[in-house]
Amino acid sequence: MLFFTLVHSLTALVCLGTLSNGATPKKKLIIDTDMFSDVDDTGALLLASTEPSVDLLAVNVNYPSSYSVLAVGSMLGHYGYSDVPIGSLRPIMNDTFFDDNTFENGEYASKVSYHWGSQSSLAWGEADKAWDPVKLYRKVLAEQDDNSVTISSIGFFDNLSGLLESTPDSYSDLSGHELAKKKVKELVIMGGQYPSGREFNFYGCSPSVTAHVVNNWPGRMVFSGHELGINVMTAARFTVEGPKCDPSRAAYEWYSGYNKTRPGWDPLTTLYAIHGFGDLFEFGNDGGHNYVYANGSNVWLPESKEYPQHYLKLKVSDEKAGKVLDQLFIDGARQACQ
Ligand SMILES: *[C@@H]1O[C@H](CO)[C@@H](O)[C@H](O)[C@H]1NC(C)=O
Ligand SMILES: *[C@@H]1O[C@H](CO)[C@@H](O)[C@H](O)[C@H]1NC(C)=O
Ligand SMILES: *[C@@H]1O[C@H](CO)[C@@H](O)[C@H](O)[C@H]1NC(C)=O
Ligand SMILES: CC(=O)N[C@H]1CO[C@H](CO)[C@@H](O)[C@@H]1O
Repeated sequence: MLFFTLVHSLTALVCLGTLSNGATPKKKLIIDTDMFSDVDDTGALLLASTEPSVDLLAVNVNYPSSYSVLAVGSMLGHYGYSDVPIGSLRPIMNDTFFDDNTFENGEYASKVSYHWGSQSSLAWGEADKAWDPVKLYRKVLAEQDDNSVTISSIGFFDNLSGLLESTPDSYSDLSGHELAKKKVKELVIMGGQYPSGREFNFYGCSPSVTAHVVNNWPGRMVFSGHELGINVMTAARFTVEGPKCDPSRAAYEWYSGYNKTRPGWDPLTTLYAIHGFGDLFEFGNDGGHNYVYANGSNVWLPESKEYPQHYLKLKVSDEKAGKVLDQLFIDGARQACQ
């Protein structure tokens, strides 16, 4: 009997070992978001928080509004991730978004912050308690295995630039440049236009900081350009069929309106960061590299660099990609609201 039990538990151990070796490891993901002037950041954070294959390590905010920071905290709390650390660019102001471009889109960050704040790790008025984003990058990267972390950059580049410039500290003996090179498997960037052009995330805030990151990043980069998401219309169905309790659904309705669509730039980018090509994506280039000018315009140059660089292309129609995103939004939101 004892012998039998021993054999039995040994078998169980072996089986467990096989299972955990055979299972797909979770995607270790960091999001760097400007959750402020467009609502698609909420769609990206919804995917990162509800796709079961993600291990969300941290979220950094690259637009320094207290409401951006608190909205991230509220969303993470709602999705059961209140232990995920949040960093923010400083100094943090109390800016709210006003659409002085089309006079159509509504503000959502303060509303999401206020109405979904009950599970947030950051209380109302306490955005200043967010991490310094560069320290947070250094801590989280230092703790991870080599070549294991994916970063989805869906806004501006100040925090990533700060990481590259950072020097050894209590978290790591490595410089920021060395940490990025050693720990980051892939930097996925929503920004620029391909093969060349001009896009807001690159020029809109501090173009020279964009150039610093994109022209010097010591590892693999994949770009999702303006052209990729501009016609991938999402969220009309999400606002109609998504659960009322979901903060991203509410944000889309506040921003664009009920049953109205919005381009899918940030969620598309983050979907690639999570699942890779899946059925939706392929690369649009064979070799070469991205170059960002000091004014934030970018161009794809023919010479390949030390680390591969690619820009994404859709393998399916814009309409199909939009449908896939809406279904993921609805499924993720429903599951979190139960
Ligand atoms: C922002 O508002 C909070 C209260 O919600 C206040 O404590 C803080 O001083 C304000 N920050 C700025 C930069 O005005
Ligand atoms: C949403 O908009 C579509 C097309 O614009 C329309 O066909 C549909 O009836 C609308 N649904 C609702 C619930 O308003
Ligand atoms: C940005 O700089 C590049 C290189 O100097 C130049 O070719 C391009 O015209 C500039 N774009 C704008 C919009 O100023
Ligand atoms: C809070 C913080 O460290 N912010 C940094 C983010 O990165 C920019 C660009 O390097 C720095 O200027 C900021 O100090």
